[in-house]
Amino acid sequence: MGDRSHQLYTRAIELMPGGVNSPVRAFGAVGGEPFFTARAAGPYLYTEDGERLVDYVSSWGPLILGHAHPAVVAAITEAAANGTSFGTPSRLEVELAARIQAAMPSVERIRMVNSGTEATMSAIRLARAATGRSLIVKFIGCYHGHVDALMVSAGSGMATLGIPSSPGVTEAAVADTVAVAYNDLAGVQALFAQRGPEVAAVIVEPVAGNMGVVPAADGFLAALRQLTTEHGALLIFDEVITGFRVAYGGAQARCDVTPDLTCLGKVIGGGLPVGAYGGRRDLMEMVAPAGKVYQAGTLSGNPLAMAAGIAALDQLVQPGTYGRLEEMASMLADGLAEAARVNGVPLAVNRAWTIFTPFFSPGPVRDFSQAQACSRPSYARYFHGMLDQGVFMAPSQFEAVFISLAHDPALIERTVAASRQVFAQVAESQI
Ligand code: HOZ
Repeated sequence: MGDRSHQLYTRAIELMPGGVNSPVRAFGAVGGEPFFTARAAGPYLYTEDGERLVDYVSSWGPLILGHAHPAVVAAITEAAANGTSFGTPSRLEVELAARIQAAMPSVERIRMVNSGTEATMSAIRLARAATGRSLIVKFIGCYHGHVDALMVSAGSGMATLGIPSSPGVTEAAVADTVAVAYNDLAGVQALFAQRGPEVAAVIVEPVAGNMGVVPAADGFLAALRQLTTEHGALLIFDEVITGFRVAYGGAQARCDVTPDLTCLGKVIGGGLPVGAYGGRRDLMEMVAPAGKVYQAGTLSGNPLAMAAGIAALDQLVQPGTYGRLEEMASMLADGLAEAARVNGVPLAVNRAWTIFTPFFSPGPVRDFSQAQACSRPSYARYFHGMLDQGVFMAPSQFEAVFISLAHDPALIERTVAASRQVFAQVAESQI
């Protein structure tokens, strides 16, 4: 980290908790101080210290087109010139909603919000209202934003910092949340056998992305669909990471399971602050003002965010997009696996189509306990080694590698070559 970033970080700590506005940015899991980004373009971040870094974080997923894509920048610029917030309906909301509905047939009606957290919070409220039940089933290591009721055994920053729940979340707030191990179908079946009539909803990341990438086991999501239907509960897919990222229609298009409700996030805003929840018409028509389930937001459907989302989706819908992303993801994932193997570094690479995580683990990673058993010191060494080589990977073992369409095979090859060198250092430090 350079002098300018250090100065900014020193000042930031005096102004903000931990010097950041979201915990994972603080490098707590890998040590050291965060760099500060001055600007970004294509696959690169440019730091305040004048360094150029190849970015595999992509603002935690949404920047599938890369940073500052001209079509997105033009759309935001045009929208801004027309006013930054109306507090009234606008054409742009209709246009983005229609694109999402066309891509995800399960989303018969949609409500725009401002973040993934708002989306999941609102979806479970709706599920409880629709079923007249309280119990929410979630999965250990899945992260659904910082919603009180869902901050039980969560992934992402909470896993990174080793926080099982949070002070300030009351026992009452989590009393109606039950967490089961991801991919533990027998565990879910046992829970339904015992408490089926109490379950309002099962909420799941169809590909877990917040304990690192952990794909759902074959048949797991279909079994959740069957169990929830049999017991009159709802199935909620949290596609904040996977929506429009693993396929244009999200993970639900890939796994052929139809949820009752879907939560979306930053991807549908092309990286601007957006979220949405949507699903079955009969359920969504319960949301105010069509129905009585209250949920609101002055900035919901913000014209800048809608314009950016429309511009981004119009690029993503072009033929070949996801094939290219998947090719680059598999090239990098396979390249890292091979580079680790030749250096004798135990690495399990979990890939779900366009996203993946290299886990420093000798064995497979199918749930959170296996993710947690990985060598975090090795990950930290890898992270810093890559940063020294001008490559920014997520500053935590429990996140994903996000490639954009601005990356190209030559950049991926250079990343693999850099990884080969860094794995050699990791191997040396393990001796
Ligand atoms: N895994 C998180 C988002 N899904 C990382 C971003 C954050 O918490 O700031």
